[in-house]
Amino acid sequence: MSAPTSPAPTAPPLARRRASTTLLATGALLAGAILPVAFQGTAHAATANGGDVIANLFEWNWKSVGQECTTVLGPKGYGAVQVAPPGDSIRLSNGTHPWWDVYQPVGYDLNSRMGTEAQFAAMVTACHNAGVKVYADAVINHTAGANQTSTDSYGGASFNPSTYTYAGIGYDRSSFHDYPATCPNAGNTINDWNSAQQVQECQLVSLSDLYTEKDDVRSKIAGYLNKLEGYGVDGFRVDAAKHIAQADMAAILAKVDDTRWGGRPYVYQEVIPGGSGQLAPSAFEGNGSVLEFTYAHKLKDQFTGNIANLRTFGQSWGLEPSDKSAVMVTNHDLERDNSTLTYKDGSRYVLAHIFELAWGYGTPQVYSGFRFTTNDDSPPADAHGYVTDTDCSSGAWNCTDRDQGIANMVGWHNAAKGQSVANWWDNGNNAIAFSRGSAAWVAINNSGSAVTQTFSTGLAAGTYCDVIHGAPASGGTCSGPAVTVGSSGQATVTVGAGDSVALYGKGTSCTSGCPTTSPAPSPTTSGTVTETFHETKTTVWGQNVYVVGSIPALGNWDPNAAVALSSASYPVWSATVGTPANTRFEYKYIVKDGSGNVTWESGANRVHTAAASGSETLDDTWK
Ligand code: ARE
Repeated sequence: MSAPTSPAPTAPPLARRRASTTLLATGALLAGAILPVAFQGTAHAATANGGDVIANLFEWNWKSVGQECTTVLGPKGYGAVQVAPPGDSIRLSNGTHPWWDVYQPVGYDLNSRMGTEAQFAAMVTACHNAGVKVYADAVINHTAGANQTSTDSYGGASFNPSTYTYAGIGYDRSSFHDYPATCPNAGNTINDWNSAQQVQECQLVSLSDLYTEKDDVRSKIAGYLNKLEGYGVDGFRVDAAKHIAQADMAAILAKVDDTRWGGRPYVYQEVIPGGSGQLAPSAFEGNGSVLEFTYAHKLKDQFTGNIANLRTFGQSWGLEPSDKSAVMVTNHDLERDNSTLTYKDGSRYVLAHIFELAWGYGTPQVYSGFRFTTNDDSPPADAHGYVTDTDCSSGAWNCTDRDQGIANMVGWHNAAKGQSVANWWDNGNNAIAFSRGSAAWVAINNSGSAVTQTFSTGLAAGTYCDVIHGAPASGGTCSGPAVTVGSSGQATVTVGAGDSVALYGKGTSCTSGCPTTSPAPSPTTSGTVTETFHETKTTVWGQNVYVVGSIPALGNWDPNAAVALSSASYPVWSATVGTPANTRFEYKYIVKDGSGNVTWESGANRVHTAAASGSETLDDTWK
């Protein structure tokens, strides 16, 4: 089932009303009504995969982002991808293409260093079809530097930064803050970083500061964000949010539509700590979440000190509340100022991401940027500065999101959702282990020598794949090492130096016909479909047939939580289950005998995608 579509237009109209969810769901359009942008373009998958982990693919071009969604992010359970600023930006006249020119917007059309508007649209569609949300880096505090002279851009916008003229958007000198009317300092510099007026009405590093108190400016910014949402964008990293007054941001957001996939966009604001009162990160939480810089800094402190300290890592460390925090190991600024761990830190960098995904605090990001020798280096690009395709094997990019352990920890993170940290263990010397309830367990060794220990894992007895070094494979085996958890939850494990071990899912003593996937992330969708399972199976006295699968309604692959089928029409066994609409799930049938022994049917998982509504019948025969 795909979203309703209409013929693709040349460009989404900027004027639009907030699209109601009902309208989106039914596609019922009133004659003469403005066509909501949400209906335009190509069909998107009907629902997000429900995960929350954000892959921050810093300055990857649109083509590469789309491919990553399809081949890595979706399959691994990433909930979202953060993409570079999508608008047109300045191209410097000196022929250099520093990464930061995209933080100098000059037009709100979407032809940029990362690709054309059509490629942007195709990228969002590809990500949505993989179940992955798209969050755009929204540079809305300012336009290009007033200290710039170039009138060239990547997308062809017409502008002149030195006269504050942006013809394509409709900004002129009156659209910007200026000395002395708003900024008290000649030259529009921020001299006092504790003055909200200066931080918000003067110029951050000479960047022309938009007069966001004006309704016209607010509408133009909101029009840009709505244009992005029209292509399916689901949220925004708000660049330099500290420099936009909260009331102005609230007024802009009030003009921003619900997203195509429903609900408000996820807004996470870049507010670097340092200011107090109105400039503190907490003062921005009325408008959304904040990027957690303290988290990243403290994580580096511990990974270069002793990670045993992380036992209490949380709000008591000065972090913003978990539900307001977009947490990270690093980002594009921090990896350049060396205040956090970076790819240059090797195993510590990987382990910090693994800890971040395991700990469950905030909305986690995994950062994938490009390698650099000097801070201004361009991402890999052609002679004109257009970013070339990401090649993870070239050595030019850091595809952290693909690291086997990190990528598999996304599934671990999703499976642990809602479970508290338990079974903490540390050796006081840079090795830690903990579980998330009974759902998942991890051990992280940040020391220089291997650690062998019998751990309390909190997990049910069974055999588990270590997802850092492999994954469940067909036939119930692991492509890497397996760990046996005993009946009391104990497991004896060796964790290599600078390495980790992670287990999750339902350990099983299953030896044949075992399901071949880890539990899928919980779907988030509205509505249910009535699914009737018909399974033809002859049995002997004492045996009963059950269905078990990848969604909560089918027991999340736990044979103990499988749905019992009725034998009223033997040999056809049947059960009716409410499953989430528009949601793909996998399932198998099992037989239990009177002693509780489980026999799995053979072969691959069965796969079904529930319809948008109504009832369906699945006629199956035991394999
Ligand atoms: C470039 C040139 C400048 C030139 C300017 C305009 O480097 O010399 O004057 O262009 O022509 C990025 C780069 C900048 C670049 C800019 C535009 O980092 O070097 O300027 O793009 O191309 C403060 C802000 C915070 C901001 C940082 C950089 O509060 O929002 O400064 N971070 C975001 C992005 C950056 C980006 C921008 C904003 C601009 O993440 O990548 O800049 O869009 C204390 C304070 C912080 C302060 C921090 C650093 O910690 O508490 O508030 O951060 O110091 O000054």
